[in-house]
Amino acid sequence: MANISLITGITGQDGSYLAELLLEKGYQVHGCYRRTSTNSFQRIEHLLDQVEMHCTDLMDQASLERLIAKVKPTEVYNLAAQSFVGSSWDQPILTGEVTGLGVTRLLEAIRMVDTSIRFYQASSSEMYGKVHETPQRETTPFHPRSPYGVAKAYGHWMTVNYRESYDMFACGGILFNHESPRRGLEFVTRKISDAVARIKLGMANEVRLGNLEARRDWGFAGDYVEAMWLMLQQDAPVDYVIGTGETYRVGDFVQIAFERVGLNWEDHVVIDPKFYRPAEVDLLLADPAKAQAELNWTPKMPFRELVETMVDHDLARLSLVAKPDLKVVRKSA
Ligand code: NAP
Ligand code: F7E
Repeated sequence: MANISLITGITGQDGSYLAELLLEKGYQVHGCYRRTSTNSFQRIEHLLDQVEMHCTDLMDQASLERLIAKVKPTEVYNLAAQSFVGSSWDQPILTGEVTGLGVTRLLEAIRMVDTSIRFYQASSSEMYGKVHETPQRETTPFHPRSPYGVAKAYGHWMTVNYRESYDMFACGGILFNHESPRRGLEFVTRKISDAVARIKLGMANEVRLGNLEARRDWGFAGDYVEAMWLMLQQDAPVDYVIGTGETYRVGDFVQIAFERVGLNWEDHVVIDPKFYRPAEVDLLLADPAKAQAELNWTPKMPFRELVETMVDHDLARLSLVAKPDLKVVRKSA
């Protein structure tokens, strides 16, 4: 029997890499997108003839149940979320509805239709927040510091609860930050790589950032989707920490990104209090030992290569549009 996968959030960064991986593995891939006035398929344009897309929303219980009954997936990957920590203070209720309760809606839909479906929940290192130990492992207590982190902790515990209550194959991957050229432009890594490329090409002169001292364990998204898949291939449902085991400052990312194009970051970075958060997560560092031992998973792309890949990508992308763009600006100015 063919493996049938359903990915919520397929239009996002991770959804696009996971869809590529599952197609390579011979899966039938179904993806969920939400209705918007302009489509959000940029990251999966190249896959649209191979995946079946379904319009649904994590806010809509009935649509989820109908979808599960229609697609009959063997594996469900719940990647959909309001995923930007910064916005979660502006929209705490929406974040709770989608990122938190959305998990329960999907678990309920699965429970109503077929409890043998395997379920992956995109849990997050943001659940550790004000960390109780370093490095963080599966047993480290949660202390989330944002409405996003709180919603993810709720979604994580609901996943554990459905596993324990209904004997479902449901697990949470506690993923630390992972980035790529497909990362949304509001996240700090992509904001930096995009700005560095613009500055190099003469399209901008500065980038305004917040806390350069925050430390994150950053890996490559393409490596991390493999861990998601591995978790659903095990004999039993287990939660895993997925990260690199290395931590860097936001300032380190900035420095390497500017070095890549031969510029001094001090000449172009402006610290703007607007980008400081009401409560910060100061230090994240994964202990991925359990995933290494039991899933045989290790991250492949080192930090410097990740930064350089993102800068190179944005330079190439913006080089193509730089001159025509400048002409348009001059004409309309
Ligand atoms: P992303 O690029 O922001 O993608 C989020 C996806 O969720 C998009 O497809 C988005 O659709 C969809 N979505 C948002 N609201 C929805 C709703 N109400 N109903 C249905 N779909 C909705 O995030 P990502 O970086 O790929 O992350 C994937 C998942 O992993 C998220 O749950 C995130 O919270 C979690 N996570 C991410 C990281 C990381 O470092 N990337 C680490 C740990 C956990 P649109 O395209 O229409 O916006
Ligand atoms: O911030 C600091 C900011 O928004 C990283 C999501 O994928 O990973 C991500 O959450 C750090 C923070 O990601 C700016 O204060 C400084 O300390 O790139 P970020 P995040 O909050 O770590 C986790 C694991 C997830 O689960 C989330 O879904 O960078 N920072 N200056 C800034 N951050 C932003 N965005 N913009 C700045 O100008």
